[in-house]
Amino acid sequence: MLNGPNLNLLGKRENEVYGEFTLQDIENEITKLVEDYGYRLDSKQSNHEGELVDILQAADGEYDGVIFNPAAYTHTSVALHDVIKAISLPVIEVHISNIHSREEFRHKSLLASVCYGQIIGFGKQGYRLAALALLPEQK
Ligand code: CA2
Repeated sequence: MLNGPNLNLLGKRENEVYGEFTLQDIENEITKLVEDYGYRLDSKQSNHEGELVDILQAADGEYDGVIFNPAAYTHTSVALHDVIKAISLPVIEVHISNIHSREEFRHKSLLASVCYGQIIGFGKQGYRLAALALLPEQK
């Protein structure tokens, strides 16, 4: 699981937009979920675009899939578009909020077209839905 800029602030600020839960709460939930299916979760967060690119490059061949909330880089990053396209991992784009009901600049994702799928607007439940979509038993 990979989370982009400012998601380390979950549960600490802007609770009315993103909810009361912390990133650690999500990590704990998804770890438990995937472990029930015999998988392991690694979780990383970075505020830096290049570091997210490095993490995705290094993940290729090492993991079965990526649950990725690219946060604000969703709307701006050609570098993330290119790396998701270049690697063979299924990447699921997750957003806690419904980006289409927010400011216009959030309506466009530069990443959706190269992701395996996109789950938006279901709060932290979106991470769970993404994990289920990646687990082979669910297909
Ligand atoms: O809804 C989402 O998950 C977003 O990816 C969240 C991003 C935003 O830029 C995207 O448009 C939609 C922002 C993450 C910032 O998270 C914060 C959490 C608590 C306090 C402040 C920011």
